Amino acid sequence: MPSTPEQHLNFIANRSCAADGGETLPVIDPSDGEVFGSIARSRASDIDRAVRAARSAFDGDWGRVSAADRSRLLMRLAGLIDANREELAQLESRDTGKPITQGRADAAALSRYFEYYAGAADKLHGQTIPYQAGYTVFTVRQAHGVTGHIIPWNYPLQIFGRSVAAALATGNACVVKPAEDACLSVIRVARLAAEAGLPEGALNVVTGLGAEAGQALAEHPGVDHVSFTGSADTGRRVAQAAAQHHCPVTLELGGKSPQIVFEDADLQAALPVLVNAIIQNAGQTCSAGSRVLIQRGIHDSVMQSLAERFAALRAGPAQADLDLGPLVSRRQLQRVWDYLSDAHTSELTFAAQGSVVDSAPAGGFYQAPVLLERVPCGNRLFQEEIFGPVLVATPFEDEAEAIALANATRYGLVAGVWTRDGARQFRLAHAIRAGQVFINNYGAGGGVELPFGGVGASGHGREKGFEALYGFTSLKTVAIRHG
Ligand code: TXE
Repeated sequence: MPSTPEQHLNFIANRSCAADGGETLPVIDPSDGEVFGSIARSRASDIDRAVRAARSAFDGDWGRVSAADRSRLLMRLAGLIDANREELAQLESRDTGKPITQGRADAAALSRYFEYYAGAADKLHGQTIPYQAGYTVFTVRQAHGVTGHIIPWNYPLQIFGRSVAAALATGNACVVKPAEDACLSVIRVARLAAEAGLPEGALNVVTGLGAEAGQALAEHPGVDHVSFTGSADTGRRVAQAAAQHHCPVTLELGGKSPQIVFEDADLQAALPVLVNAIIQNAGQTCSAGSRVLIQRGIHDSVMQSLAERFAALRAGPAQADLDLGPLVSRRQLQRVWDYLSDAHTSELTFAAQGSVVDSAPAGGFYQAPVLLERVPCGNRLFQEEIFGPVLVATPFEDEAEAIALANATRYGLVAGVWTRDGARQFRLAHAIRAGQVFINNYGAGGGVELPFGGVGASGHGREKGFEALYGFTSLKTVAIRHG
């Protein structure tokens, strides 16, 4: 007898509840395309309920918790996440399709986010400002109030962690709208937060479609700050909705991040990183190194090494724990196919392609990794975020051309530079338009401590590190005239 799909409810004011209208959405396993559960299909009234719960937490119990006690609560939550790490990893892996090793890494990163921001909660303070005689002037950092968090499906645990841990650490009450394509782990963490002792309403999770629940959260006048991670187009819509009530937004909108390989690069070190930066999470990573720019003198040999590595890559079900899993949804797979079909139409060279293992279920959303050669700067595949395991390679002549190509898209999230020339390392660090530049490494292993965010179409505002604490607070200046 087939088992009944498990229902995953909203979590508002520390209680699980169905959507007001009782509607649900299916939860699909990307590894086989089968439905294995349901989530609430929430709408504006559910969002409103969550915002009201958050408001009363902020005005009530949660708002009165001292910074030191917030720190203790978040540290307790970090401990509970750690204790339930394997369960969270399995949930994340099944829901998103990512190989279980990646699911485990994401669960570990989540606990690290809470640990980091627990430690930071009581270390954020203002300054005193020398002013005219007879005055004492100081600044204080205060929580915004109710913060809205719209989370995508590619790294639900990690992106929840980086934004919610920082928002809670600074005393905000949160309403989270995770993505309809993958949100089970986030609901589970909200329940753990209640177990850790977070008061009612401090953390609420409401699931549903972007155009319904997400839009309702962005435009809710009771929300004091919105952080959004997702596509550039939806980011624009979210910012417009929030602007209607003058609500500040932090936007992380993905990228088309270049890795630049100079002739003097340590190729032994660079090659595995170049491959991993595009196949991690099947290329569905905002900071994916999705363009590789190769200096002319080493172009052919680097391409040959990359091609050999790509040909050996295997995609398969999450549980098989191969190089990559399926894409998250049929819709995402179709997006990637559209780009690959464009690549054929514009007669790009397919330098190499990996494979999908025979044991992969036919209903899963698999795409073998693809390496494309000599992709011109004007081509759509050079310019746009594909968000799949597709690496575009382009040759360059000299440093000036490398910088021009690196900066030639509307995005500016991350860049990697591979060179042994010290002066060039500094020049490129300055010249590249991006929120993070990595020299002779890429991504620094995720680095919870490292401020992250973009410029241009990659968004604005910074998450991660201490910097996030500034984004989740506003600065008040107090001037006392005492004579
Ligand atoms: O993103 P959306 P989609 C990019 C990537 C991908 C493309 C489309 O290029 O191919 O976006 O993916 C919610 N008001 N990234 O369609 O629409 C939605 O429910 C408020 C990059 O999944 O941006 C989900 O929770 N919210 C990225 C979240 O927004 C809305 C991660 C992301 O969905 C909404 C994901 C609306 N009107 C995709 N419409 C990254 N930067 O890591 C949707 N949402």
